[in-house]
Amino acid sequence: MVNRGLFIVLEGLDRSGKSTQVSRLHDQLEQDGHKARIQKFPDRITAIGKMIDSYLRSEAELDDRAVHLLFSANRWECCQAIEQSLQDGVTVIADRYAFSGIAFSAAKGLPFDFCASPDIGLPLPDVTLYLTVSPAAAAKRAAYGTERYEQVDLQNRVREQFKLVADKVRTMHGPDRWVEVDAEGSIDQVWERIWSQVKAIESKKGEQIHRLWT
Ligand code: T5A
Ligand code: NA
Repeated sequence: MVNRGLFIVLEGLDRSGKSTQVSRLHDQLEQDGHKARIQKFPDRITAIGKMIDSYLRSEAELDDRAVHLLFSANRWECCQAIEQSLQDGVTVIADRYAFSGIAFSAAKGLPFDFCASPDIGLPLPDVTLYLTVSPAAAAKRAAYGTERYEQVDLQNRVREQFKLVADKVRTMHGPDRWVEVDAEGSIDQVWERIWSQVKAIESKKGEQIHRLWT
Protein backbone atom coordinates (compact mmCIF):
# COMPACT_ATOMS: atom_id res chain seq x y z
CA MET A 1 0.00 0.00 0.00
CA VAL A 2 1.31 3.46 -0.85
CA ASN A 3 1.72 5.95 1.94
CA ARG A 4 -0.92 8.65 1.72
CA GLY A 5 0.08 12.15 0.67
CA LEU A 6 0.46 14.97 3.15
CA PHE A 7 -2.11 17.75 3.40
CA ILE A 8 -0.23 21.02 3.90
CA VAL A 9 -1.92 24.44 4.10
CA LEU A 10 -0.25 27.83 3.80
CA GLU A 11 -2.15 30.71 5.40
CA GLY A 12 -1.40 34.34 6.05
CA LEU A 13 -2.41 37.89 5.35
CA ASP A 14 -2.58 39.22 1.81
CA ARG A 15 0.99 39.66 0.42
CA SER A 16 2.61 37.42 3.03
CA GLY A 17 4.14 35.39 0.21
CA LYS A 18 1.90 32.31 0.29
CA SER A 19 1.64 31.69 -3.45
CA THR A 20 5.39 32.19 -3.93
CA GLN A 21 6.18 29.59 -1.25
CA VAL A 22 3.40 27.19 -2.31
CA SER A 23 4.86 26.91 -5.80
CA ARG A 24 8.38 26.55 -4.45
CA LEU A 25 7.24 23.74 -2.14
CA HIS A 26 5.47 22.02 -5.02
CA ASP A 27 8.60 22.19 -7.18
CA GLN A 28 10.88 20.91 -4.42
CA LEU A 29 8.64 17.93 -3.63
CA GLU A 30 8.46 16.95 -7.31
CA GLN A 31 12.20 17.36 -7.67
CA ASP A 32 12.63 14.95 -4.76
CA GLY A 33 10.44 12.39 -6.53
CA HIS A 34 7.19 12.93 -4.60
CA LYS A 35 3.82 13.46 -6.22
CA ALA A 36 2.31 16.82 -5.29
CA ARG A 37 -0.34 19.25 -6.45
CA ILE A 38 -1.48 22.76 -5.59
CA GLN A 39 -5.06 23.56 -4.54
CA LYS A 40 -5.75 27.27 -4.39
CA PHE A 41 -8.66 28.65 -2.34
CA PRO A 42 -10.75 30.27 -3.56
CA ASP A 43 -10.64 27.97 -6.58
CA ARG A 44 -11.88 30.57 -9.03
CA ILE A 45 -12.41 28.08 -11.88
CA THR A 46 -15.63 26.39 -10.70
CA ALA A 47 -19.12 27.90 -11.07
CA ILE A 48 -19.08 28.89 -7.39
CA GLY A 49 -15.51 30.12 -7.75
CA LYS A 50 -16.54 32.43 -10.58
CA MET A 51 -19.15 34.05 -8.32
CA ILE A 52 -16.51 34.55 -5.62
CA ASP A 53 -14.09 35.99 -8.15
CA SER A 54 -16.55 38.59 -9.39
CA TYR A 55 -17.36 39.50 -5.78
CA LEU A 56 -13.66 39.93 -4.90
CA ARG A 57 -13.15 42.10 -7.97
CA SER A 58 -16.18 44.19 -6.89
CA GLU A 59 -18.08 43.30 -10.05
CA ALA A 60 -20.89 41.77 -8.00
CA GLU A 61 -22.43 42.57 -4.61
CA LEU A 62 -23.36 39.75 -2.26
CA ASP A 63 -24.63 39.55 1.30
CA ASP A 64 -21.73 38.91 3.74
CA ARG A 65 -23.22 35.64 4.95
CA ALA A 66 -24.01 34.47 1.44
CA VAL A 67 -20.46 35.02 0.24
CA HIS A 68 -19.08 33.34 3.36
CA LEU A 69 -21.12 30.24 2.54
CA LEU A 70 -19.92 30.36 -1.07
CA PHE A 71 -16.27 30.29 0.09
CA SER A 72 -17.13 27.25 2.22
CA ALA A 73 -19.09 25.56 -0.59
CA ASN A 74 -16.05 26.13 -2.81
CA ARG A 75 -14.00 24.04 -0.35
CA TRP A 76 -16.64 21.31 -0.11
CA GLU A 77 -16.80 20.94 -3.88
CA CYS A 78 -13.02 20.33 -3.94
CA CYS A 79 -12.90 18.09 -0.88
CA GLN A 80 -13.49 14.72 -2.54
CA ALA A 81 -10.68 15.36 -5.01
CA ILE A 82 -8.36 16.35 -2.14
CA GLU A 83 -9.11 13.14 -0.25
CA GLN A 84 -8.63 11.07 -3.40
CA SER A 85 -5.26 12.69 -4.04
CA LEU A 86 -4.13 12.01 -0.47
CA GLN A 87 -5.16 8.35 -0.77
CA ASP A 88 -3.29 8.11 -4.07
CA GLY A 89 -0.12 9.26 -2.34
CA VAL A 90 -0.23 12.80 -3.73
CA THR A 91 0.71 15.60 -1.34
CA VAL A 92 -1.82 18.44 -1.55
CA ILE A 93 -0.55 21.95 -0.89
CA ALA A 94 -3.42 24.37 -0.27
CA ASP A 95 -2.97 28.11 -0.79
CA ARG A 96 -5.42 29.29 1.95
CA TYR A 97 -8.20 27.14 3.47
CA ALA A 98 -11.04 27.32 6.00
CA PHE A 99 -8.89 29.48 8.31
CA SER A 100 -8.93 32.40 5.86
CA GLY A 101 -12.66 31.78 5.61
CA ILE A 102 -13.13 32.50 9.31
CA ALA A 103 -10.56 35.28 9.65
CA PHE A 104 -11.83 37.44 6.78
CA SER A 105 -15.56 37.04 7.46
CA ALA A 106 -15.18 37.54 11.22
CA ALA A 107 -13.07 40.66 10.50
CA LYS A 108 -16.07 42.00 8.56
CA GLY A 109 -18.19 41.52 11.70
CA LEU A 110 -19.87 38.12 11.31
CA PRO A 111 -20.01 35.99 14.49
CA PHE A 112 -16.91 33.74 14.82
CA ASP A 113 -18.93 30.56 15.45
CA PHE A 114 -21.14 31.20 12.44
CA CYS A 115 -17.97 31.57 10.37
CA ALA A 116 -16.48 28.28 11.57
CA SER A 117 -19.56 26.09 11.33
CA PRO A 118 -20.00 25.45 7.58
CA ASP A 119 -16.49 23.95 7.36
CA ILE A 120 -17.03 21.37 10.14
CA GLY A 121 -15.97 17.97 8.80
CA LEU A 122 -13.64 19.05 5.99
CA PRO A 123 -10.33 17.17 5.87
CA LEU A 124 -7.99 18.45 8.61
CA PRO A 125 -4.60 19.57 7.31
CA ASP A 126 -1.56 17.73 8.70
CA VAL A 127 -0.11 21.15 9.29
CA THR A 128 -1.02 24.76 8.61
CA LEU A 129 1.96 27.06 8.12
CA TYR A 130 0.87 30.59 9.00
CA LEU A 131 3.12 33.16 7.36
CA THR A 132 3.58 36.24 9.52
CA VAL A 133 4.68 39.65 8.26
CA SER A 134 4.39 43.00 9.97
CA PRO A 135 2.00 45.46 8.29
CA ALA A 136 5.01 47.62 7.44
CA ALA A 137 6.87 44.78 5.70
CA ALA A 138 3.75 43.74 3.78
CA ALA A 139 3.24 47.29 2.57
CA LYS A 140 6.77 47.34 1.10
CA ARG A 141 5.95 44.36 -1.12
CA ALA A 142 4.09 44.84 -4.40
CA ALA A 143 1.37 47.38 -3.64
CA TYR A 144 -2.07 46.14 -2.66
CA GLY A 145 -4.19 45.76 -5.75
CA THR A 146 -7.81 46.64 -6.22
CA GLU A 147 -9.37 43.52 -4.71
CA ARG A 148 -12.04 44.02 -2.10
CA TYR A 149 -10.11 43.02 1.03
CA GLU A 150 -6.77 44.68 0.22
CA GLN A 151 -7.01 47.55 2.72
CA VAL A 152 -4.77 48.12 5.73
CA ASP A 153 -7.51 48.54 8.38
CA LEU A 154 -9.31 45.36 7.33
CA GLN A 155 -6.01 43.45 7.19
CA ASN A 156 -5.29 44.49 10.78
CA ARG A 157 -8.66 43.11 11.90
CA VAL A 158 -7.98 39.92 9.92
CA ARG A 159 -4.67 39.54 11.78
CA GLU A 160 -6.54 39.70 15.13
CA GLN A 161 -9.03 37.08 13.96
CA PHE A 162 -6.23 34.76 12.81
CA LYS A 163 -4.97 34.74 16.43
CA LEU A 164 -8.35 33.38 17.55
CA VAL A 165 -8.30 30.84 14.71
CA ALA A 166 -4.82 29.69 15.80
CA ASP A 167 -6.08 29.22 19.37
CA LYS A 168 -9.04 27.17 18.16
CA VAL A 169 -6.85 24.90 16.00
CA ARG A 170 -4.34 24.35 18.79
CA THR A 171 -7.04 23.67 21.38
CA MET A 172 -9.10 21.30 19.24
CA HIS A 173 -6.40 19.59 17.17
CA GLY A 174 -3.12 20.02 19.04
CA PRO A 175 -0.33 22.60 19.02
CA ASP A 176 1.59 20.99 16.15
CA ARG A 177 -1.25 21.54 13.66
CA TRP A 178 -0.66 25.32 13.47
CA VAL A 179 2.87 26.58 13.02
CA GLU A 180 3.82 30.24 12.68
CA VAL A 181 6.54 30.91 10.13
CA ASP A 182 8.35 34.23 10.10
CA ALA A 183 7.78 35.45 6.52
CA GLU A 184 10.04 38.50 6.68
CA GLY A 185 13.43 38.38 4.99
CA SER A 186 14.25 37.11 1.52
CA ILE A 187 12.21 34.52 -0.37
CA ASP A 188 15.10 32.05 0.14
CA GLN A 189 15.19 32.67 3.91
CA VAL A 190 11.45 32.12 4.24
CA TRP A 191 11.72 29.01 2.08
CA GLU A 192 14.33 27.45 4.40
CA ARG A 193 11.96 27.91 7.36
CA ILE A 194 9.06 26.33 5.47
CA TRP A 195 11.09 23.37 4.23
CA SER A 196 12.30 22.50 7.72
CA GLN A 197 8.69 22.45 8.95
CA VAL A 198 7.57 20.23 6.08
CA LYS A 199 10.39 17.75 6.73
CA ALA A 200 9.26 17.59 10.37
CA ILE A 201 5.84 16.11 9.49
CA GLU A 202 6.90 13.19 7.26
CA SER A 203 5.74 10.69 9.91
CA LYS A 204 2.12 11.82 9.52
CA LYS A 205 1.92 9.88 6.26
CA GLY A 206 1.06 6.84 8.36
CA GLU A 207 -1.85 8.49 10.16
CA GLN A 208 -5.46 8.58 9.07
CA ILE A 209 -6.98 11.88 7.93
CA HIS A 210 -8.90 13.67 10.68
CA ARG A 211 -11.88 16.04 10.33
CA LEU A 212 -11.79 19.78 10.89
CA TRP A 213 -13.48 21.09 14.07
CA THR A 214 -14.56 17.64 15.26
N1 T5A B 1 -10.78 34.81 1.31
C1 T5A B 1 -10.22 33.60 0.96
C2 T5A B 1 -11.94 34.86 2.11
O1 T5A B 1 -12.43 35.94 2.42
N2 T5A B 1 -12.51 33.70 2.54
C3 T5A B 1 -12.00 32.46 2.20
O2 T5A B 1 -12.56 31.42 2.61
C4 T5A B 1 -10.80 32.41 1.38
C5 T5A B 1 -10.21 31.09 0.98
C6 T5A B 1 -8.34 36.24 -2.25
C7 T5A B 1 -9.07 36.84 -1.10
O3 T5A B 1 -10.07 35.95 -0.63
C8 T5A B 1 -10.18 36.06 0.78
C9 T5A B 1 -8.79 36.36 1.22
C10 T5A B 1 -8.21 37.20 0.10
O4 T5A B 1 -8.42 38.57 0.38
P1 T5A B 1 -6.09 34.99 -2.78
O5 T5A B 1 -6.58 34.68 -4.15
O6 T5A B 1 -5.33 33.93 -2.08
O7 T5A B 1 -7.32 35.34 -1.85
O8 T5A B 1 -5.23 36.31 -2.73
P2 T5A B 1 -4.02 36.69 -3.65
O9 T5A B 1 -4.26 38.12 -3.94
O10 T5A B 1 -3.77 35.74 -4.74
O11 T5A B 1 -2.76 36.42 -2.79
P3 T5A B 1 -2.12 37.35 -1.72
O12 T5A B 1 -2.32 38.77 -2.04
O13 T5A B 1 -2.62 36.86 -0.43
O14 T5A B 1 -0.58 37.12 -1.89
P4 T5A B 1 0.38 35.96 -1.35
O15 T5A B 1 0.05 34.70 -2.05
O16 T5A B 1 0.44 35.91 0.12
O17 T5A B 1 1.78 36.52 -1.80
P5 T5A B 1 2.59 36.26 -3.16
O18 T5A B 1 3.42 35.05 -3.01
O19 T5A B 1 1.69 36.39 -4.29
O20 T5A B 1 3.57 37.52 -3.05
C11 T5A B 1 3.11 38.87 -3.12
C12 T5A B 1 4.23 39.78 -3.65
O21 T5A B 1 5.32 39.79 -2.72
C13 T5A B 1 6.51 39.29 -3.30
C14 T5A B 1 6.06 38.49 -4.51
O22 T5A B 1 7.06 38.41 -5.49
C15 T5A B 1 4.84 39.28 -4.98
O23 T5A B 1 5.21 40.39 -5.72
N3 T5A B 1 7.20 38.48 -2.28
C16 T5A B 1 8.24 38.93 -1.55
N4 T5A B 1 8.88 40.12 -1.54
C17 T5A B 1 9.91 40.26 -0.65
N5 T5A B 1 10.30 39.28 0.22
C18 T5A B 1 9.70 38.08 0.24
N6 T5A B 1 10.09 37.13 1.11
C19 T5A B 1 8.60 37.88 -0.66
N7 T5A B 1 7.76 36.82 -0.91
C20 T5A B 1 6.92 37.22 -1.88
NA1 NA C 1 -1.74 34.46 -3.46
